[in-house]
Amino acid sequence: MSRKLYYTSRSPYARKVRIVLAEKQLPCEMIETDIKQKSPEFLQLNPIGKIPVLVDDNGLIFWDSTLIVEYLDDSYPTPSFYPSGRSERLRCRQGEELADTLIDEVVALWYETRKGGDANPQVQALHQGNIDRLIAVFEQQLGTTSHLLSDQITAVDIAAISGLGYYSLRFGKDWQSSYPRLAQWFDQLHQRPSLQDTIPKA
Ligand SMILES: N[C@@H](CCC(=O)N[C@@H](CS)C(=O)NCC(=O)O)C(=O)O
Repeated sequence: MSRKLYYTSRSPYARKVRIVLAEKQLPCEMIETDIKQKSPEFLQLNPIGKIPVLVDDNGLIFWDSTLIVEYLDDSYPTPSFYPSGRSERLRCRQGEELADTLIDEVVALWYETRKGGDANPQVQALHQGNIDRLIAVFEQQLGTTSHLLSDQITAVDIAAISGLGYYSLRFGKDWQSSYPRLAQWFDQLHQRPSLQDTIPKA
């Protein structure tokens, strides 16, 4: 059985998994999935009906991007994107939650904004405020370490860069002028083929 990832090419959640698969050089069949018309086979794999879904070559099925990343890291540990100590690992999971929340907020802002004239400015301001607050936490961290958890690339960087990549796709790169350390980290990490090859396109 071959490994399969159900995904969409612009999904920031799926991008987290695509980056990790590429970094670990794990071959994977990519299945572009219609999430507007979900097939019964897809819903059988993930009753929640969201991508990404990983079917590993051993038949194990995982969904939710963060669980997939953790599963891949435990099963194929080189290179690893989680620290080994228990409290550091929990701090890493916490940072990922922050980055995942950034993704949720950017997606919510995009859905509101594309309503055009029907968009609610208060709802937009709420999401924008949440985005700004979360990005500022990452900017501050880069005053202390070269990456978002430590001086190593971890799952926090992968989740955050997927969120900021999606933010750039939908709203442009103006955020970079307000967050110079994050802008530099963003550009540096994009030298990696795993990031270059997964940039979401309009
Ligand atoms: N917490 C999930 C969120 C995944 C998610 O929301 N995926 C979106 C695409 S970006 C989706 O499948 N939406 C379809 C739907 O909600 O019906 C994860 O991290 O995997």
